[in-house]
Amino acid sequence: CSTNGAQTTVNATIRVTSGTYDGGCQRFNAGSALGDGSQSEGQDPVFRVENGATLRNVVIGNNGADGIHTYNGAVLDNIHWMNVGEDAMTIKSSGTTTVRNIEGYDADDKFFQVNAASTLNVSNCIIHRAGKALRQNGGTTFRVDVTFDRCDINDMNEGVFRTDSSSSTARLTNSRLHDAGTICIGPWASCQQSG
Ligand code: DGU
Ligand code: CA
Ligand code: CA
Ligand code: CA
Repeated sequence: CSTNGAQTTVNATIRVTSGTYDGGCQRFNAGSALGDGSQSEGQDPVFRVENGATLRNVVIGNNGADGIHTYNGAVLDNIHWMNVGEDAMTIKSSGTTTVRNIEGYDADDKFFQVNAASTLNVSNCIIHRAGKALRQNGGTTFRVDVTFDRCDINDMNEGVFRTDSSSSTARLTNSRLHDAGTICIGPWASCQQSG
């Protein structure tokens, strides 16, 4: 997707409950009803993807509000965040979320936020400028299993993976880091980089 395609303003979260929603590389900008893309919590997402459904070919523009929420697993393919809002993507309920072919810029704090016991597999990702690439919700001790493969992560203020759970695992493979801070923050059961 180029970032200068047709633009559309989203005033109510677009819910993807089955099959595939193909955004056609349009640029989706959150309207003020969803939030302002600041660090205030409680903003609404631009997309909510559920039950293994697929969202693809989407540019999230300025305002990014609360990005994309997933419930019970989802697939995100070819997503570009021009300016991440409060965060880029949140896992809201358990399942396997697969994320591939993504690029995002300027998350003031978190890029991926994980709020439920789940599996997150990310491949072919580029993340420019964030506090952390991934944060398991602060204070939670459920298990999250995360893999990042073929990612380029640059300019993290704090680091790549952060958890407070000693049952969670993270693995980073075949990836490039530049100024990415600490790779593993917190008591991970296992957290490793290879390749
Ligand atoms: O526990 O859940 O920052 O999903 C407090 C809240 C907070 C979340 C999180 C998010 O941690 O709102 O963006
Ligand atoms: Ca948050
Ligand atoms: Ca931002
Ligand atoms: Ca959020």
